[in-house]
Amino acid sequence: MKTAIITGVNGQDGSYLSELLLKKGYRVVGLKRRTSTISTGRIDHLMGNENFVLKYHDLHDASCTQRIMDEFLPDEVYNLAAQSHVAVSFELPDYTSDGICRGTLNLLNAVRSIHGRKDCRFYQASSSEMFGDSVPKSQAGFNEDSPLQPVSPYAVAKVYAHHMTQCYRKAYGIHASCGILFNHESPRRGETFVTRKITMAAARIKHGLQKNLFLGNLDAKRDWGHAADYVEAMWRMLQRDTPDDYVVATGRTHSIREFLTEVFDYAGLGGWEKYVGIDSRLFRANEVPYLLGDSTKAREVLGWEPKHDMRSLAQSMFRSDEAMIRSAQVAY
Ligand code: NDP
Ligand code: GDR
Repeated sequence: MKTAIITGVNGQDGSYLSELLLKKGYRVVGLKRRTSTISTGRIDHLMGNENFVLKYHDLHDASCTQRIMDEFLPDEVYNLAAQSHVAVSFELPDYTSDGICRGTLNLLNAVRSIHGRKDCRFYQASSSEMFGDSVPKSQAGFNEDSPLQPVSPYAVAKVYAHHMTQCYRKAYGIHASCGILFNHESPRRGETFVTRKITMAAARIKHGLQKNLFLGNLDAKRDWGHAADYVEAMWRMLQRDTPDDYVVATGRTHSIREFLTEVFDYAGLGGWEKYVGIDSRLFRANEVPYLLGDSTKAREVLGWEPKHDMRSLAQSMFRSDEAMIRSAQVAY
């Protein structure tokens, strides 16, 4: 039985990846940080599985990282933990950078320390935010060779972790791969990211629980896929004989405005303009205006294909939020 360690296991991607690996027969050691309120909603359904082990860990705690690595001698490590909100990273630049940079380095050092004893493979959650405000040279979008031009503390930190992962791969022969994932969402997406904020608001407006929705920049464009599809690509990267970096994206881009239209029309609410206001406080100090990913390499080398597009994603997120409201109404 293979053992995989997943940092940030209770996040959106951690929960889908855990399900995938458990289905494949892995023992999953999920790492979560201590929080003052319970934060295991996305993984509660896995707690009864005897192959699922939950441990406390924090990106900022190197000794804990090393201890867990020595205790479990994993076959695979997926580094998904991060303060992952771009706008928040402008408010918490030190905290965001420390976690992503130092946390990734701690993990790489721990993997290196068991290198002779174990063929341990490492996945780094790199991000399309690293392309920042640059413009793709090809109409197909950004690929693995596109220049990185990060414009937020979050993205700058992700570039550091990306390069450090490549550095450890070259210097020490560690099987370390970076997935440059474009935005991926799901019904489990955090409630402050724009897609989920929109689907929750539409469901609440439809059921009379909310009147308005305030947003920032509606013109930014994102290449949105489904998280369940994207964790499959992470796993495939670590099954290759050779470590490498891969862009994972749908190859389609849409504005926030288009996402809004899709959700509000699907909800039967008609034009979103009746409900949505613009709040200048929700604009960012620097914006990433346009993201489109060219995942040709992942498709050709990993045999990976996304199953969802923006439309099916938006609709499934809305249906899930509406179902949650309906079940709450029945309960009360
Ligand atoms: P989430 O924000 O849903 O999950 C992040 C996880 O990291 C949570 O479990 C969170 O714990 C944990 N975490 C945060 N800070 C610390 C810390 N100091 N120590 C330990 N754990 C911590 O993100 P996603 O699941 O969406 O993303 C997974 C990874 O992929 C992240 O690194 C993200 O930056 C990256 N990424 C995401 C993309 C996306 O579109 N979703 C695209 C590209 C990259 P808690 O619940 O307690 O906050
Ligand atoms: P992003 O996702 O910054 O791309 O990072 P987010 O959903 O936060 O923003 C997408 C775009 O929507 C605009 N926007 C708003 N965003 C939020 N959160 N709230 C609003 O009210 C709002 N109004 C407009 C933003 O300005 C932006 O242009 C996500 C995260 O998952 C990162 O961790 C990951 O690395 C990248 O995707 C790829």
